[in-house]
Amino acid sequence: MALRNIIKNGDERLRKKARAVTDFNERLWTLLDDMYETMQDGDGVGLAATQVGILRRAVVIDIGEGLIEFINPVITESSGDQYGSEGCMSVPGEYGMVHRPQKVVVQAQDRHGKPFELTAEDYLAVAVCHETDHLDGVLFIDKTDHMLTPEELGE
Ligand code: GNR
Ligand code: NI
Repeated sequence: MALRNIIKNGDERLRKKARAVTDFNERLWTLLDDMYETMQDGDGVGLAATQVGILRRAVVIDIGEGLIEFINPVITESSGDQYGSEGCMSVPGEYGMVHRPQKVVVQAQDRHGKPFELTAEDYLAVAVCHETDHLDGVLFIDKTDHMLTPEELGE
């Protein structure tokens, strides 16, 4: 396993739409392992392949309930609304308030290509939406209605 470099806001690759994963091979598994290590090293709760410069539709999420890998994720249902602060490892040191669905249903494949469906609520739903946005070149700073000042962060 190895740490990968996280690309930062301003790098045009963050704005590209990632392509579907088609090959569920050793190369994908190494990427996923490296993404998990890189996410943990940075105390993140999720990471999209785009953030390590790989424009493929792969995401890892661990909000403290264990690792979930999503290959080619698609949100098929969303409902409700929640409003909370978000940060991003590609936008270091900046935080903003974002509206997200309270609940999403996501269809994806695992690292072997096996399809699964997951219902995510609350913070897990936020993470799923934040990461699937990355795969479409979207950052939380595009969706925030209110960036947080250092004073607000300290409160
Ligand atoms: O580590 C992260 N924290 C976070 C907090 C609130 C909402 C979303 C996130 S995701 C972020 C890691 C990251 O940049 N993933 O793409
Ligand atoms: Ni992010």
